Amino acid sequence: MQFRLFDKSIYIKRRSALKKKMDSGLILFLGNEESSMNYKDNWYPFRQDSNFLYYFGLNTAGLAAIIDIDSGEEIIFGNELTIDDIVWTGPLPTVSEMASAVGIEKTQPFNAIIAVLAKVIESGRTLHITPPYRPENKIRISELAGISINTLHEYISVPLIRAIVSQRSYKEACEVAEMHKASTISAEMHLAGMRYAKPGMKEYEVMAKVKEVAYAQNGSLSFNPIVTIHGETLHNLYSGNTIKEGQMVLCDAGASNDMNYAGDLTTTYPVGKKFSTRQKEVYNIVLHAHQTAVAMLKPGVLFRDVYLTAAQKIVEGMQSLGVMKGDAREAVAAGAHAMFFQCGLGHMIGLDVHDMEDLGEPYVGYTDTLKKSTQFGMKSLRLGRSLEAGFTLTVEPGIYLIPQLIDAWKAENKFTEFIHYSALESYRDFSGIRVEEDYLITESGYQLLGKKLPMTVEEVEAIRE
Ligand SMILES: [Mn+2]
Repeated sequence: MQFRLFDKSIYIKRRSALKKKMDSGLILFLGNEESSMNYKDNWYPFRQDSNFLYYFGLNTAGLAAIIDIDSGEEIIFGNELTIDDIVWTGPLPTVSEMASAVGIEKTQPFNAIIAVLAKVIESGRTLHITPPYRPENKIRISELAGISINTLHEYISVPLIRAIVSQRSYKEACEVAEMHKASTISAEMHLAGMRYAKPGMKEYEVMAKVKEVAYAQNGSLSFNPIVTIHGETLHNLYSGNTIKEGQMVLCDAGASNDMNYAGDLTTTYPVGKKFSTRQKEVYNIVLHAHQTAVAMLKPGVLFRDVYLTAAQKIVEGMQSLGVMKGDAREAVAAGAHAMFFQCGLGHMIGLDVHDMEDLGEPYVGYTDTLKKSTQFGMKSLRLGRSLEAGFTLTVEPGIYLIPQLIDAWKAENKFTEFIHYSALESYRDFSGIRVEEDYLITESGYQLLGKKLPMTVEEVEAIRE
């Protein structure tokens, strides 16, 4: 194989558990195709669908699979290479060799799936699909199943979504081992950037050093990295600024390892050798919020409450700087902390950097009784539910000084009982700070995934010497 697999028993067990969780019907798992970038044959790097990877492991384009819940039958559909193909690709394992490696004995040519799906629909049996996130896959499913794109949503199966979430949320030992590898590569990416960055460089030079580490370990990027002196802009992908003494670099980057497990870490460090006094003060508030949040991680704790506690620590910290006032708990309940902390505290991570987000946040991060808040700030919290052993997630508090948000709230006199706008003025060009680590929830608490990054001011400055 040109890709690594777990033992076939892992995939057999996962599919058999899935069948037990589902009542009846037929599940379609459509693998991803190569995706064209600027002309047909110039492709984006291939990324297999994560649900397909989870149940079938095969990390190659051009495959689909079905699981018949009623008969138990499992089939992989794919075309064997012709001599014309082999001229370009060289010899590769056959579809039946690949299928057999993941415990499936029956294979058919790709287009045979059309008749299988037609029969399901004609006979009135239920066809279960996951929500397609690539426009081309909506077209493919519609064509393969002979159903209109306008009615495709009727086949998106909530029982299937719930069943998958109930499996993929609990990482198996073999997955935890891969998560450690992905987080360690991610940590090494950050260390390389931290050691390399010097005043006068461009952000993209630091970014190149960060990316190199992932590729040099046969990995890739789990998302487009952020390397910026404007850390206050949450998804700042621009990297053309010169980094200058007195500024800070915020780097949010992670690797996807060779089995597609993701890491996602954030570090913030001075462009020069030392943080300024003011940077150190704010950094320590973020770090304290982070450490407090991490210490709370254990089964049974609502991640929403971990978020609220982190938000409270941020408010208390900003009060100590004279920027906030009043009762910290009330400030958080009102949403005043979102002046500084506009995003969530973390998310599930696994095969996807936002794990299973294709299946829908309400099913992954929330429950029937715990719904997502609509309040500015808290509405960006992707994970709120009660934690359980086997979950893997990120913890990533931050403080972001967004001049436009300061102006907007100030103009509205918003939260004047909690925010000292006059004191806040001197922070408007501060930028932003975030720290992020990846954790496994264990029976008794938590375990850091991968190698520990320098986190305290002293540890970070020691690397910047
Ligand atoms: Mn993250």
